[in-house]
Amino acid sequence: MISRGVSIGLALVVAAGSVRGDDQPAQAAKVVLTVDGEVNHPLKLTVADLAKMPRHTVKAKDHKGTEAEFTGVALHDILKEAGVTTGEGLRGQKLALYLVVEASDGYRAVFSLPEIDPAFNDRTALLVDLRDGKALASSEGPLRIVVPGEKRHARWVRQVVTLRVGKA
Ligand SMILES: Nc1nc2c(c(=O)[nH]1)N[C@H]1C(S)=C(S)[C@@H](COP(=O)(O)O)O[C@H]1N2
Ligand SMILES: [Mo]
Repeated sequence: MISRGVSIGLALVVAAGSVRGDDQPAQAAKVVLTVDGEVNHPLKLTVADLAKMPRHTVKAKDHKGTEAEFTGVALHDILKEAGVTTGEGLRGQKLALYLVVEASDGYRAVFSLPEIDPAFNDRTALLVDLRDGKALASSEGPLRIVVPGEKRHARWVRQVVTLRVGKA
């Protein structure tokens, strides 16, 4: 189950991992993503949480034109887990909601909810953690946005730390 809010249990797991000098469980239990804003259930997700969610792999060309296989979780599935309305329910005032993807360097990019919703759109925007099966380099990871089919790479946000839902 994905932990909601701050978890004391999580802090204990991290502490136990570092005391043992055992980095593997500590890394898996580290919070890497915050989901907040106009959501019913704010989330603090660990690498292990993301690994348990439905995974997608897409082939796409990066900014340099190199084709790679990117694996991760659909933004839509993460927002659903946070209790954001999706699909048929996404109408009326809810169409004024938007997603801001925020990175550790302060870079931000906005997505409207319909453009990342499979009920509206076939392009599955992903929050990826693997490139050709390997963890992303720290210069772009641990988490990065991949938007298949997008002609420019400006919204392929590197080093994502927060997904924030706002209302226009
Ligand atoms: N965090 C963060 N992500 C970012 C940017 C940035 O400045 N900071 N630049 C964007 C732009 S404009 C492009 S073209 C691509 C470039 O991706 P690359 O650095 O992996 O080639 O990253 C995007 N993601
Ligand atoms: Mo760019």
